Amino acid sequence: MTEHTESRFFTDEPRFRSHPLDEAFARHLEYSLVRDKHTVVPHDSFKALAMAIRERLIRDWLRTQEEYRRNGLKRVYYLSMEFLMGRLLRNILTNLGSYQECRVLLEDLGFSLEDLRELEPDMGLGNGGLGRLAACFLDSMATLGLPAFGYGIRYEFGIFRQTIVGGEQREEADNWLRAGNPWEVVRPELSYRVRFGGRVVTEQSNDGRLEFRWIDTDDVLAVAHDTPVPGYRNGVVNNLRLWQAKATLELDFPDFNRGDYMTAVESKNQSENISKVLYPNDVFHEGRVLRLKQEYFLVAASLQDMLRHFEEQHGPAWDLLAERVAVQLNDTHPALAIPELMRILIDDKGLDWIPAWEITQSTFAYTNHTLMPEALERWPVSLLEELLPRHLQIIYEINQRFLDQLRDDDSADPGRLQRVSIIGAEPDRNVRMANLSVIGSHTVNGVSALHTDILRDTLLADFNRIFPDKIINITNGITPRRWLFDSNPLLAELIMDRIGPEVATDLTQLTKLEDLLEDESFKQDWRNCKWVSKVELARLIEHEQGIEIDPESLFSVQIKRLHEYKRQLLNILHVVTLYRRIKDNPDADIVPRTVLISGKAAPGYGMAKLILQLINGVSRVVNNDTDVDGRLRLVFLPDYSVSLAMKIIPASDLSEQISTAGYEASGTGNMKLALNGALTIGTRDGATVEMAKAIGDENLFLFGLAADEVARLRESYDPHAIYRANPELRGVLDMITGDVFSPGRPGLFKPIFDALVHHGDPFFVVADYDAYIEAQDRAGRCFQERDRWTRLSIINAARMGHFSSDRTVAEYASCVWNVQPVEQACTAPTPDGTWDRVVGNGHATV
Ligand code: 26Q
Repeated sequence: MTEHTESRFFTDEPRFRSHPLDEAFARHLEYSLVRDKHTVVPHDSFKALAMAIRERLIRDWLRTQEEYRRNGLKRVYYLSMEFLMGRLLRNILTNLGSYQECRVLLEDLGFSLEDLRELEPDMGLGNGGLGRLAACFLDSMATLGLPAFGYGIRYEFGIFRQTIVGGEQREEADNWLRAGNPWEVVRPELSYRVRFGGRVVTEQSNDGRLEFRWIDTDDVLAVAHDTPVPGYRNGVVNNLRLWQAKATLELDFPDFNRGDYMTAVESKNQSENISKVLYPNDVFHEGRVLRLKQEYFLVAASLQDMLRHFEEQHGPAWDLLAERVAVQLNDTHPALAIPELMRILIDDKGLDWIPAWEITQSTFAYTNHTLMPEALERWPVSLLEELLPRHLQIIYEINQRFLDQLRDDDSADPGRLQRVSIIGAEPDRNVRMANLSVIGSHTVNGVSALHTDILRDTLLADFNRIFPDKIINITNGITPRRWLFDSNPLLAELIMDRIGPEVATDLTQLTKLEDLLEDESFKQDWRNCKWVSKVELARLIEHEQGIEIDPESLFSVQIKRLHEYKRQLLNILHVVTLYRRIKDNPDADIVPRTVLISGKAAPGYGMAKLILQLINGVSRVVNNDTDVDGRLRLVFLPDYSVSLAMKIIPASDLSEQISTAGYEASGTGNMKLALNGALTIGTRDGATVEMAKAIGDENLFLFGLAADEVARLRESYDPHAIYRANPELRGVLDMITGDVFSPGRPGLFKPIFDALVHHGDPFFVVADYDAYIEAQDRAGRCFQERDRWTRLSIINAARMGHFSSDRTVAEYASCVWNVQPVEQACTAPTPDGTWDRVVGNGHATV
């Protein structure tokens, strides 16, 4: 048979024009999905549209990948256990530049694009910030034209769906693939074997070398599923490759030989559980075997895939690997990639330890996303021994050699070896994945300036002395395509109209908006955009929850995972404070407010769930009290997701970024809200510090203890004394323990009170209460000065240019990965709607 690459069939010229979208849509509805007017269901129309749009991407997708192969540019592989993509339809249309065209064509066919969009399930393959960051990076990497590849797991069930029953959180499985996934392409030919368990045998080879063979393993296959990631109008289509676990073909031998065919088949089914479900914990490491299997599954499949490509290009020239390939570890979750690459280089490719280690260290870089001790991954040695015996040996040797090097100069600090060791002792012998990641990477980055400083000074202080230049800062960013153009098209259009379309790929252009601060009609338009979004959100809330909210009121918004350190509780204390003020003085002249809170609690996190119950308890009482008379509303929006965020953010006036200083590594919601014209009320934490610097401290509402003050106060902190001394706070807390918000369930919220007053208030809620209330009062007064608020809103958005993930990714590309983009010159779209691209290096025109 002819080699495909030689075949006359595959030419660079289009053999046929892609069909117009409407035609393709009709064709897919009838011929791909086999529907007629009797059998069609609404979801089919979404699917048919997605298939029609995917068709448009395919040539650019193939050409981009071919171009990457041909030009041999260095590649970036982004390894992440989470990609929180949300819906793809609108983002893809935005990036293709086909949104309006598509809307009109569908309208002619009697369909509404807005309605079809709502039928797409979110791709909720992540918990929160870390997963969404990976998704923003994919968009930016494609937009910058970087030869970048996302690798993750195709969870059958993404983050759970949250419902609220009687004020409490219930979790339901997120069966997002139920109706199929029109975007992805399954690649059964790209299946790799991933091994678990077994044992290691050691043999001496003829040349005296020790050889290790990992045998008698239980295997599972990883099957590639690819999702296209188009850049913004540049003809680039990158790839997100997600692995699904599939049983190997052979049956379990002992069972099979015993004639127990059914048991043999059943045990094969078990192995497919690896890609079943996303672990719903963030900030909490629970040492489950299945999670460890997932992590190794991602690592083993992805490395085989990368190395297969490398070998195709370069053969066994392993010393070139780090020159051709950069691998980014999204937190420690894929850190087993370090011993896995060592294992492959040494056991399979025959390299010696020293060159293998040099190659490995120069290939990986690690991003740290948290300092919280309970989030740090530690896996029991006994578990690794059983599941990945060869990797444990390699980890021991990495550790041994590292510690041996240090021993020469450890005189100064005898505890240091213990602290930097990859092997810890508490509670049992365990592998510290952060230490492994730091030692096995050439660069470690924090995700905001403050977070990086704290990393260097505390968690990684020893490492910072050992490797003085290894830890760098790269502050997070967000993609303006999704978080402005897709989520807030009205505002995006106003902005583009006034400062030009270049802002889509150069967010720093936003500063030009500051020239318009005296332009009354612009300010009116700006206010109008906010108004329209608020009316839309009010309608949604009325429709979903039957709660009426006033679009004239100040919408304050706290949207993020529920966690004690994020202090949703502080927000609630403010709401109760306002409520008491109204009750004490029914005619009080207070600024009408709507407090919106949304977010999920990890299913096993009792205190977060109790706080969620409190939010709903307060909401029920406040919203139904006629004395309040519409001046205060508290709404908890269930089932927070990327898609819900895209509806809430454009409607927000005030962004609540109120974590205990020193705890939020960066935050990215802070950036999304400010970009959409919300003012920030916040602590000096994470990237909010840098936002304040860019915006000007006087243009947002900063309050509370700074990180160093928190650290210092910890020594002498006495929340009970503050409780006794502060009558307003006392009134609020007594109301909560007095069961005003838990009628019929006496004592329900007592644990919250106890945590604050009797158990040391670990997140300094009580300490920051006064400052927070004062800042809220300032914000409320400011909101009443309409023109001042509008100007601040514009200034806040205008100064968000630095927080584009395009900037973030460009920093990774030059400071960490050392990769260049494909050269690209955008021209107008071709008649079939794709984009011509001229690729540099002198030889390619794509
Ligand atoms: C670890 C082990 C076992 C199971 C789950 C986990 C796990 C999963 C997810 C641990 C942590 C996470 C997620 C962390 C996260 O989202 N961190 C956030 O990352 C953002 C992007 O850098 C920052 O902006 C946030 O400040 C940070 O909280």
